[in-house]
Amino acid sequence: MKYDLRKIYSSFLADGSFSDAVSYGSGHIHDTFLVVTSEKDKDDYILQRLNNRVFRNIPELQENIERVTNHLYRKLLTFPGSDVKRECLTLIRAINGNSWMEDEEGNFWRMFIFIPNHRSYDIVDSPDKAFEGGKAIGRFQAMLADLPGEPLHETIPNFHNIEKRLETFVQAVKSDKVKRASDVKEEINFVLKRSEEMKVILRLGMEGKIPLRITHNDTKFNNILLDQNDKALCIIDLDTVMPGYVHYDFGDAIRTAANMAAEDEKDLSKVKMDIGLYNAYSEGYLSATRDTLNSVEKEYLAFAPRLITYTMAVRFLTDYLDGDSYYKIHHEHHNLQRAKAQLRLVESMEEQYSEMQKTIGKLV
Ligand code: ADP
Ligand code: GN1
Ligand code: MG
Repeated sequence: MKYDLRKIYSSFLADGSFSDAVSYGSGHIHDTFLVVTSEKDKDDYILQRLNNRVFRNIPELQENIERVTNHLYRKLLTFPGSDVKRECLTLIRAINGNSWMEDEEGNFWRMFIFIPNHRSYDIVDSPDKAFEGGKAIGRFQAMLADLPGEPLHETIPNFHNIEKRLETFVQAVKSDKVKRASDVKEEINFVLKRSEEMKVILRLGMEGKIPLRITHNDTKFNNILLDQNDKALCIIDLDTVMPGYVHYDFGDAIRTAANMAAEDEKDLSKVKMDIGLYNAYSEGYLSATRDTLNSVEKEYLAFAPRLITYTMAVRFLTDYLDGDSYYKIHHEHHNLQRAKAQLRLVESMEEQYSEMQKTIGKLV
């Protein structure tokens, strides 16, 4: 193991003796480890080496997460029957008093209580699970609507700003750092052909027709933990909770919950949006947000999955052209494979767009 995880663990005020640590999960950003403690009655922990190339300001990042988890914690306590320790992430303080520590090599670490007996899905196989996910994200947004104090820090500036993402993309094509642009002409053209229509959500925001709310901004389905009965349990990966449009959360959830194949599926004939899963997620989501969203927000929900799936394709392709510096990759052309699968998913959504709109129309 590259890191002395036992030593890092001992710089946190955790309860339980370190027994073992193993790599955990399939996130693309941080290095995540499960720390198992020796005592059966003590918690296990999630220990993360934070990616500070992606998150440039770790104190601000952690301040956001502290505020968000404290707020959720207090709220959940008032709900009868809630199991706060499983329904909300719990940060563990370091000995230095912060919710993170920096080791001698300049790595940043943080730790959460591990939520045991959860289920996490990269691919969703039933409408019931999709419904649960939708309800959970809707409730999450509702619970954070009255977060007191200053706006949360923008942990990654312009995270979902497609205009800025496209500028970066065009620059990457021009620079062509690792000489890959000529191999991906078809994908580049696909992106450029759709660039104008994708700016509609930004435009509605600028015109004041849709409000900025506190959103999660990374609602990939595996960031929604379900319990052993597949009921929504806890929303994790709170690094990008900050002001955003509800479309970003709705779109990213559908991108992952309603795709019949993996995010990086190689066989593009398998990539397809399942309308049944889309309908179920929408029903769950609107059951929790119907009364708060304004009519323009509702009207554009159906467009959101196209925007976010397209945005992810643009980001994967940009990283491919840049020489793979942002996302973790597992083989040489992984980012391209991801981008191709996401572009195919955009097409599938385009093919089913009128049905997607009809569903929302019925549900609202
Ligand atoms: P990344 O930003 O790299 O995706 P995450 O914070 O999502 O990192 O963590 C990676 C994975 O670790 C998650 O997908 C989930 O499987 C697992 N995980 C994270 N926090 C917890 C927790 N508190 N309890 C159980 N599993 C967790
Ligand atoms: C990253 O952290 P993770 O793996 O949940 C990325 C998301 C992308 C996602 C694509 C901070 O999410 O924006 O949607 O990969 N997170 C960040 O799978 O860039
Ligand atoms: Mg994650």
